[in-house]
Amino acid sequence: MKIEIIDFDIKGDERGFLIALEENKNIPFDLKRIYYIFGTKENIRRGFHAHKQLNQVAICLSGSCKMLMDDGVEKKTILLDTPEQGLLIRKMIWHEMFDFSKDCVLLVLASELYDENDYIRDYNKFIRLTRKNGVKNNETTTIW
Ligand code: T46
Repeated sequence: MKIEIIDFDIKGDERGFLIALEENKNIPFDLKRIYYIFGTKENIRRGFHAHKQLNQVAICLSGSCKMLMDDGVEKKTILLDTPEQGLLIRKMIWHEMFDFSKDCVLLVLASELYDENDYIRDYNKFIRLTRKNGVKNNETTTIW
């Protein structure tokens, strides 16, 4: 599985830094929704789903967390700990977030409005759907 990290252009001067996010420029889709996750309790894992159509970019604005990405063939874990990069979570990627630091603020930019019907929350169903596209094995890699 190819992990797609977007390096944002940082505007900086003696006052500090600024990053601008623009649809179909550094965010590779039409932007329909923004949400952010914060105050996640210790030892909590979130996510546990894939999306049928939704594409997203996750940016850790403060603190850190980890994102497990699973395309049904292999699993990779990515550390999110900088506002300077975004992680592209394409549709049909099972993802789980964990190891949230107390100060973690995870911003997520989404290509569609909220729709519970777009979620695949059953892992076996997710695997069945990915198997249709041909899946061989399920190995785990850690990146950071
Ligand atoms: C995802 C990962 C990265 C809404 O009402 N509107 C929204 O736009 C969202 C995202 C959620 N909700 C409601 C649905 C639940 O009652 O907020 C509650 C918590 O959502 P959920 O349990 O799905 O949160 P996570 O952290 O497991 O997953 C979220 C996103 O839902 C999901 O799309 O990819 O973050």
